[in-house]
Amino acid sequence: SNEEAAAKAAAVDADSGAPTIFDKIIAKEIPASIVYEDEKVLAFRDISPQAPVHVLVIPKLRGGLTQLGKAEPRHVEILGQLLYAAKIVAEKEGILDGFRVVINNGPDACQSVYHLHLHILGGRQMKWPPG
Ligand code: IU
Repeated sequence: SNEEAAAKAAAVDADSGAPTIFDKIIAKEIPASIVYEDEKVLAFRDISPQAPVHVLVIPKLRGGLTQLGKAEPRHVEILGQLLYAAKIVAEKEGILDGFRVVINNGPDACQSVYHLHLHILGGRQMKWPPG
């Protein structure tokens, strides 16, 4: 039943590998503004942009990569593909002169969605140190 499903979902910790909203974006079940897509990777605009350009780059297959801290040797190829996709996005968005790539890992970094994602931020002067 729906109630049982909801109870089960609530019982699963946020970082346990449960489905996230990004699965629905990948499946095109909920709309997203897609910037780049290939076989392995999807890039779409963040719903709450923190800069004029704010794009998220995610693996289509999470494959255990809920967060960078769970990376294993089998993830090395997709990790490289994500970083290369970040460059493609920066190029497409015209921010190659200055952009930031961020991965928030875990509660202390305010990670809120447990499906690995790179934030690509640009289009304004970025400050250092970040908050
Ligand atoms: P975080 O690093 O896990 O905090 O990043 C999650 C991002 O996902 C955050 O910037 C949200 O604004 C963004 N996001 C989104 O773009 N679309 C959504 O439906 C949801 C979150 I939920």
